[in-house]
Amino acid sequence: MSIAFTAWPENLARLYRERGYWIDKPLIDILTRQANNDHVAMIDAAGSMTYRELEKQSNQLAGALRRRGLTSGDTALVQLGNVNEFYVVFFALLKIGVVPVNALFSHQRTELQSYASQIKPALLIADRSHALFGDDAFLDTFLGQHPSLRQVALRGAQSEEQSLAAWISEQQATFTASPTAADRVAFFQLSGGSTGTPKLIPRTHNDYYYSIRLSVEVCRFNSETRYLCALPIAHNYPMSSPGALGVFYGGGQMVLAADPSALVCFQLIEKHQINVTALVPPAVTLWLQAIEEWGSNQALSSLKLLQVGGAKLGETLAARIQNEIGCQLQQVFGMAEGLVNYTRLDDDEQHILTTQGYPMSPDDELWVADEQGNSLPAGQVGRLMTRGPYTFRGYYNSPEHNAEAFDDNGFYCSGDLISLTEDGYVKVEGRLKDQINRGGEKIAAEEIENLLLRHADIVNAALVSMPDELMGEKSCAFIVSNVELKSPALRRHLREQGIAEFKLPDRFIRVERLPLTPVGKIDKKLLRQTFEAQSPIKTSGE
Ligand code: AMP
Ligand code: DBH
Repeated sequence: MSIAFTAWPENLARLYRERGYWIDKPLIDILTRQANNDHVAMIDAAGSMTYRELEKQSNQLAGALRRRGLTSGDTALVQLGNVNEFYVVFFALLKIGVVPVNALFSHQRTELQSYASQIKPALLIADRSHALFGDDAFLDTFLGQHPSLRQVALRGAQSEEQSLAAWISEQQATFTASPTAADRVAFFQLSGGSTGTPKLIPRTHNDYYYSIRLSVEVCRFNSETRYLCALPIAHNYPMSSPGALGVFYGGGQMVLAADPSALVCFQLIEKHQINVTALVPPAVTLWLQAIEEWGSNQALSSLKLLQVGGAKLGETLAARIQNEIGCQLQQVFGMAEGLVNYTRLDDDEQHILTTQGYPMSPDDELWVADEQGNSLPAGQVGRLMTRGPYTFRGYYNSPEHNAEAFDDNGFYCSGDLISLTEDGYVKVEGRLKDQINRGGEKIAAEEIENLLLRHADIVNAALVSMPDELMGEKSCAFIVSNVELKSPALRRHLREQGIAEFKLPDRFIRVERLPLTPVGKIDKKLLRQTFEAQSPIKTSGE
């Protein structure tokens, strides 16, 4: 049985094949192409791995999983950080047609529960070094709650039986891969989301492979590429834009950093002569600060290209990169749902500094809609509408949400407000979706509001963004309560629900009531004005 998903209409699928976008090859082809390559593919804190080893280890793990009964049509929940095993596991699962969700390492109980409830995984792969899996307490509960789980493998496990390392080293004579069909779901990508439950994005081999090949072309990745992955490894950006998979496609080398801090990254860049990396805007600020403090950018001299995306890069910050970091900037405006825009390496400075680039495929269809759904001319701000050969056609198992997120012609409304320049470049101008973009990390307001409302003393809650110099946006929770609630207690309440730390509100403001719009929705625009006005809404309990 294959995973249900919303397919592209026949006529478009035919077009995408005719134009050579969909090549009907599985994603494991990226690795098969390099199977006999003895160059180093990946380096993490524990060591390096050649392409040949990556091929062998992923075969061994695939065989081990098969012997344990995992088979095509099964799904897997995976949570690994920036370690080489991430790609051993990813390719192994693809090789046997098991469809994974790769949770971020920052995710906690609530997120994992949500993914497991949605995909009903047969397999869990996690890491003992993650707070949730340090002992068996959470694992036992989780297994009890998700009876679909038949197998568990843990990185850093004590017992052989559940040891990921042991499974990866299981020898075998021959292995034949049996991936899912190329026009079927290869894996689920995570949406930043705006709803109560994080949505899953089915990505097919055909569409994802195309987005990787195109990215490689646009960003000119090749065997000389030495890419530092400093962002969370499971995120769409460092996976595919061109990210790790782009590096592997080109036969280059990827170095994994534990985090994007200057302290960690500068050393790695110097040591491994990194020539390209990808950051979110706050990391750029911190790198510039570090260069100022240390009085030198010498460690970065090998760096040729810095990709910045995930959140809007301000023009002032953009303008400092070339001089102070000493490399070229590329803006990347992408989404796990598909569409990726890049400024091009040959673009003039004006475009690179002031736009978020333009779509990478000639058959990405993109237009700007007003509130009535009419197309707006260049220069005017409206909603981004898009469809194309690597943009999904529906969230997994979410008919109601899909009805809202797509128009009748299958155009996806990303919730971003953009304008187009006369020459077709995109400028991100704002957002309609109920989401906070905290320096590239997305927070769905509703998810946090629901968790806050579980508190016995909270009558109503609204999460909104507040401007922040470093992060671009931070989150502020407006709380209606009859008693005074202190921020630490509220944070504790949320932590107890088990959510990623970055989702904890940066600030809590208690109000008597939440303002409503004429139609009776919470007026978040008005709440956001709190941070602009001289005299904010009367607050207490901060
Ligand atoms: P996600 O849903 O987590 O894949 O996040 C995708 C969203 O991140 C987009 O819809 C935008 O809102 C935001 N985003 C990504 N890149 C940029 C960028 N370069 N500038 C502004 N916003 C961005
Ligand atoms: O923010 C994103 O999701 C994103 C940013 C840049 C992305 O998915 C991508 C490039 O592919």
